[in-house]
Amino acid sequence: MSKENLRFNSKLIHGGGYKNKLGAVNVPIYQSSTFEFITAEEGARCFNGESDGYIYTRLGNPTIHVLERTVAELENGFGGIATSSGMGAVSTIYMALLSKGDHIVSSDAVYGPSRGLMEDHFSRFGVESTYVNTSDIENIKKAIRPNTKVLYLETPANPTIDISDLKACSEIAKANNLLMVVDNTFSSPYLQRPIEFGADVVFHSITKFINGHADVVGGVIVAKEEALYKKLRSMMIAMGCNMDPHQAYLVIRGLKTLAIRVDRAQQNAIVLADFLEKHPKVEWIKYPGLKSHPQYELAKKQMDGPGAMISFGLKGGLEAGRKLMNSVKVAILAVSLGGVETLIEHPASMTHSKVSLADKKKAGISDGLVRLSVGIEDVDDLLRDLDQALAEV
Ligand code: LCS
Repeated sequence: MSKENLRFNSKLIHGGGYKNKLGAVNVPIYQSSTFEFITAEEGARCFNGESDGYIYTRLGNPTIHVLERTVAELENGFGGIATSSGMGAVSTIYMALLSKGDHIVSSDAVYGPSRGLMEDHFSRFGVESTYVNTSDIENIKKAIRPNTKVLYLETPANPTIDISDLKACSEIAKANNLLMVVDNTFSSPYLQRPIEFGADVVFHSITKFINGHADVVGGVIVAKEEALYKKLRSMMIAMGCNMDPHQAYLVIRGLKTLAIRVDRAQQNAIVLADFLEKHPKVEWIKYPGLKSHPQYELAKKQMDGPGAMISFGLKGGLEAGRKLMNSVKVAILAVSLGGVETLIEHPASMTHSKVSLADKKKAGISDGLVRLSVGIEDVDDLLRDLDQALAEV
């Protein structure tokens, strides 16, 4: 038996083809900006691609490579590209795949800045964009134009937890010669692997479930095929949004427990979602593990579990939501998600505050929407906390 073809949980521990000449079990931090060439000729070979020796950390680094290879293995893609942040991944993807005059069709419920970057900045360079509810395939078909090059999905979406049908979307993308890009941050590769459903590019804000400990900001892109991988990597290098070796080391450490963290967070989320759904002060709730979720059946088909992200609204709307957020004692009032600690936030005034009112309304990001990222605490403490905070409302 070899270390190839390991199953998911084993890849978390042994992935990335790491082997150290000195026998160090843990991946060392190669905190070096530059690498010595044995000879001038070897340096030239490294630069013209005849040797895969390391040159300079923006171009590649042994610690970062272990992380990149591991995530690529987890996502079943050709190769991974680590970036300084999740937004570094988004910028790299937009820059590599879109040119002046091109058009992108995207989910309307996406992380606010992913949309802002396109609408406020790429528009200046002549890239056009249309945002639709991608949970309805017909909306995508209607939005495609002759100059459309990319279909960009976030599923489950931040913060509406809407789910798009990966297989059906990839069929439309193929039929129209589009590249399909999926932001897989909310699921992590443990619960969803979009390349298996036909995606060309998958990416993560590594800041979230993959790292999981609220101590690193980072991103990673995985391309299904070599040509696309090379295109994306050269763009990341050109833009200089590489990860740092120390950052990569922390993520490698966090990644090892991805499966057990997500298992526990998800178990807790299932209990909390059930509690919230039955609570008299809760007006509505969106959680893929509840039968009331509009894409409950689809979630079961394409995800290996409903995850740990919940959105809900209280009967008293925004005011009630604010009171709840100000009253929690165990959950922390903070943006970000996917960590070991439970976080609560208000997307309309925080993560999605820059999205226009009209666009928020169209995307279903209501003023009353409260987002909960469930952590791995004792579920009884989380239940008691929500119960006492709801009593204050
Ligand atoms: N994609 C998704 C789905 C995200 O949720 C985020 C960040 C990003 C991309 C960007 O990643 P970053 O550059 O922050 O690593 N989401 C955040 C959120 O919901 N609260 O704070 C950050």
